[in-house]
Amino acid sequence: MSRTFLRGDRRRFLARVAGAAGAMLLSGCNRLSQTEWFPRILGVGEKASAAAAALVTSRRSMAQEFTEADRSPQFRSNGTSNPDSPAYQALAAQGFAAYRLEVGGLVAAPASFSLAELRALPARTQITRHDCVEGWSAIAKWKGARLAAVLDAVRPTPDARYAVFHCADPMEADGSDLYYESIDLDDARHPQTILAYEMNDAALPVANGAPIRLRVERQLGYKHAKYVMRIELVASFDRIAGGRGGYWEDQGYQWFAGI
Ligand SMILES: Nc1nc2c(c(=O)[nH]1)N[C@H]1C(S)=C(S)[C@@H](COP(=O)(O)O)O[C@H]1N2
Ligand SMILES: [Mo]
Repeated sequence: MSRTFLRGDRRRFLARVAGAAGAMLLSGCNRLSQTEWFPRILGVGEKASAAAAALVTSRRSMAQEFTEADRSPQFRSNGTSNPDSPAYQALAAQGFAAYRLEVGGLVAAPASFSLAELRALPARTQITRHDCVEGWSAIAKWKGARLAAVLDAVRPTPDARYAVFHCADPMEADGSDLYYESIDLDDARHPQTILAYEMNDAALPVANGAPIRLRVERQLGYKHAKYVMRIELVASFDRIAGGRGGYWEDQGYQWFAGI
């Protein structure tokens, strides 16, 4: 069995396990996230993942890449498809001309980047499979600035451990509770971790996260933050929303959702 096959298999398994739990959550069993077994069953996968990672792969390994012919005819929009926020709508109305990605927190040189500046950074193009815990996968081509290049520009301080992605979309009707996600600096510096501004050779559509969405290819769909407005380097999640490193993590999903 090839290493790639093992990795892909494991990820699909994790997606299925999480998918079953996720489907129940979405079908109204909201209590599930507070019961014991849901975090625990995912926890088993996470431990198996760490052991498997030590044996057959490493955090530096690459996610599988595909050919043009493998691309899915459709790539759906999931979760937010158009952020319900006046600030975002104003940006979108002008084709994101005024967009700036803010990068701060534990960095030596806080900075903000226009789309033109992000496009001028070292880029990567990759055709990868997106696996959502709700039980669907799709292959698309992504192009974006390497997150490593952004980090090189702002220079995280030695105590920085995670990059937190603050998004434009509120998860509550009153406009509060913005979607957010986080990854560690290993994943942030991985060659396939990009801030994507193109999908399938066109500007990233609003439905899929315009103007910028994270691609962190060895992890499940919910880690791939859309509508990224600000990146914050932190030492812990203590003072960020629910404290577990992501919107779905705060509802009980695993923070490390991959290999
Ligand atoms: N800001 C934001 N990012 C998000 C979401 C969201 O609702 N808001 N949904 C996540 C989930 S669960 C998935 S599967 C993917 C969906 O990406 P797509 O809309 O391009 O299919 O985005 C992820 N990133
Ligand atoms: Mo998802």
